[in-house]
Amino acid sequence: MIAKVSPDDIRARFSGAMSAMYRDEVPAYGTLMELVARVNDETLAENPELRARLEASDTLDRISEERHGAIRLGTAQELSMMARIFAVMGMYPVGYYDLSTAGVPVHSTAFRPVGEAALKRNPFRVFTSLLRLDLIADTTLRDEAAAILAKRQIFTPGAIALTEKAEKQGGLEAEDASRFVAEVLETFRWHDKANVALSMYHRLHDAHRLIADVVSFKGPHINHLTPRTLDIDRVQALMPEYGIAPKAVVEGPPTRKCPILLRQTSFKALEEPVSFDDGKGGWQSGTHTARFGEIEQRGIALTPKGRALYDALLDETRKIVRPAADGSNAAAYEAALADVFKAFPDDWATIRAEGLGYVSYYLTEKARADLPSTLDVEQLIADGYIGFDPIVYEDFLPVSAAGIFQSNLGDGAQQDFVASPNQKRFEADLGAEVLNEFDHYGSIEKASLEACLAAFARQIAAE
Ligand code: OOG
Ligand code: NI
Repeated sequence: MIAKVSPDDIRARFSGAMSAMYRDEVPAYGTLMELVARVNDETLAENPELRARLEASDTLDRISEERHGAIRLGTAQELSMMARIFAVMGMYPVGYYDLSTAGVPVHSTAFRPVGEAALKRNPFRVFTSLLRLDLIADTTLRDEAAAILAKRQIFTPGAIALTEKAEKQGGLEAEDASRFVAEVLETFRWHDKANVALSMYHRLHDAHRLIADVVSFKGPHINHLTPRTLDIDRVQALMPEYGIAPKAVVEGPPTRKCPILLRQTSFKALEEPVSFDDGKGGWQSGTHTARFGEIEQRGIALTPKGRALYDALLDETRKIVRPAADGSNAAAYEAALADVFKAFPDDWATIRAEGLGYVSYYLTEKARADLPSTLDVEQLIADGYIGFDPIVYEDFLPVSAAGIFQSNLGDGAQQDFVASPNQKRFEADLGAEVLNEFDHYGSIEKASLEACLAAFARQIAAE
């Protein structure tokens, strides 16, 4: 039998290929990558403790390679096929995000690697949204949009054939894996020739900009790729110097000593030339605004208790100041956010002790030299036999995602829909259930603690 390439390796290669393609398509993304690399190097140089912690937890190397992307799909068939393709790369749907509450007619999941080893190898994720035509009031337009979507094929025959082959034989051999990466990349490519006439584009656009973005094109072009930074405030401050105009406020929690969850900021989408079908075998020129850049800083994954506190504090802040799309009250928002979030403990020991965040436990140097007299976990931590590192949040935040959507759809895109989460429908369209992110972090934490205790038990038995 010829050896199969591991799904993790296919994902790493795919992530690299996608990054190279997007850098060609959107040069500002390349500039942003340079800026992020510089800030990450500087942050590590100034902060030996952070470097040591990342090195010890074997997560330093993944950071410069780390990114996420986003796509928006049009139909259930597209979503279920996409899920099969991502599975070949070891990426599985985690979490359900309802964006209708925020005025965006989609619901979403994140395809990502699950499990520590896979995340360490390459944590590439894709925030994947499915358009909800059911939220469009104009039923004629809804039917027309559905008919246009039904006709397109966003996957190459090669991508489909190789996915079927991988499913049948339990993976891909080297040559097939290379072809798979190239074929799948085609689905994410930008097309400057639209699927529709300019008049139809305008009708879709008037219903919602996002509908035009999904329905008018041959495929779900990657709309951003997001590198991970170790200091988002510094990158945000340096962006203008690099000729990039950031959105007014950073989404997520405020600046803190102990980062929690996820902070994100983006630069506005580009207005790009597009040719529309003129109905006479020719093209009519127009433009479309969709593709942008984003950066993010990741912090500790919160438990349901920690997440509830985060949600409540964010809500409280937004009642005091609602960030305006034009950035006019950005300073007031940031001040309110910092003030309200004083209620969230900002040291690792308290975050752990109060059960607000997930941590990964490890045996300290002391534990290797000396046998403890107790197996009481809190005592072992207090006595310095067991140490812990925050577990990084690998997922997304619905309010932040809505802010990112809004900023790249244009300031006027805000629209009210009746909140209507429909996870069951989403999972039926996906052909699978989404994984629960909390279960996943909980099991990593539990396994790390059990490994420590088992090591002590072995030592005691050997005495
Ligand atoms: C996805 C926006 C959400 C994030 O990082 O929260 C997102 C989109 O615009 O399609 O990528
Ligand atoms: Ni994003």
